[in-house]
Amino acid sequence: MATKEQIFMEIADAFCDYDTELLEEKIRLALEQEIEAISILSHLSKILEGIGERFCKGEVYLPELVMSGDLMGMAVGILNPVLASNQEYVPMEHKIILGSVKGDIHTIGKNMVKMMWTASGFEVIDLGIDVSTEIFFNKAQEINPSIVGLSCLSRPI
Ligand code: B12
Repeated sequence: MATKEQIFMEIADAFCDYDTELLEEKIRLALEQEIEAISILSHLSKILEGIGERFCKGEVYLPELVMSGDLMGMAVGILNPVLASNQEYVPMEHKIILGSVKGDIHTIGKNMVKMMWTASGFEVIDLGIDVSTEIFFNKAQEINPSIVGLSCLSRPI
């Protein structure tokens, strides 16, 4: 049986080769070997962070960033149901408005937060990406949420 370190190394290799099928296979193998979904996710986030840093240094370009986003989206799709099923679902009265701020199209982190909050019993109203202050404000006035969550990864343009 492969160790967690070996599987994590294979996951990193598959990710860095942008090999979707192999990555999916290795993630499923990790789950089968009872490696916690949250630890797989945090490993993938670190890989993604590394790719972000390489992008900053000009060592990888936008197509690699796009492929990384797609790979992470696929991985999150596999891991989300596992994460959600590990939480105790207790429906709550609280509503949360969530969205990526104007000029920001990053969705992966926002969707993960949405999934965790939904699984924890909050009602999450997702306004999507590139959401203007006006839309956040109007929605907040309309439904009076307990929290307004702004996802912001890019600097304003
Ligand atoms: C994948 C990615 C993309 C993909 C996004 C695909 C998608 N569907 O989302 C694509 C290719 C589209 C993209 C595009 C761009 N990107 Co980009 N991208 C990334 C990358 C590599 C990973 C982001 C990610 O998904 N991380 C994984 C998730 C799980 O982590 P997360 O997003 O941080 O979310 C966690 C927390 O932040 C938090 N969180 C997130 N939202 C919220 C909201 C609330 C309410 C709460 C409580 C918590 C919370 O919880 C999440 C779970 O832990 C990062 C690098 C990095 N280091 O993050 C760059 C990065 C964010 N991108 C960057 C840039 C510059 C861009 C572009 C401008 C590039 C360009 N020249 O065109 C464009 C345009 C973006 C725009 N207009 O918004 C920069 C931003 C720098 C800055 N601060 O300005 C980064 C940091 C890369 C870098 N080092 O240069 N990107």
